[in-house]
Amino acid sequence: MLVRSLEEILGTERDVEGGNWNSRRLLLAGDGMGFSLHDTILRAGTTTPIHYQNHLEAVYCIEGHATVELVPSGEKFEIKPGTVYALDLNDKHLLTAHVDTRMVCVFNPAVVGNEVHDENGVYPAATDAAK
Ligand code: 9YT
Repeated sequence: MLVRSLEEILGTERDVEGGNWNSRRLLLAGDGMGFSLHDTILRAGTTTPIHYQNHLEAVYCIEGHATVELVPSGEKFEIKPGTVYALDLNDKHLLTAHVDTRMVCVFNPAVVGNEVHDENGVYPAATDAAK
């Protein structure tokens, strides 16, 4: 069994700064679970363009208030504590945090470690990230 606390990964390489967000990566590819699990803070007042073309992501809000807008349709969803959204179609979207917002994020396949978004809001495929 693997046991790990948020407290023990703060300030380590699992504590990844993305500018609009801070992703604390509790489980990564190297942990062998087949998914990664992140405790992510989205900073108040930010909008982040995201398009995970190589990963499926589920995002469960536990604190705060955000809006997800699908691109290009413009369809919007209000995200509050207790709401999950799942990018089951690798959906391109804009993520706006109205206040500091805390999300529990699960990625399949697992994120390797230190990925941050490229200019298109993408994380590289796992094989590229491992290079
Ligand atoms: C909710 C979201 O997608 N935020 C961007 C960061 C990402 N979830 C991560 O790496 O934790």
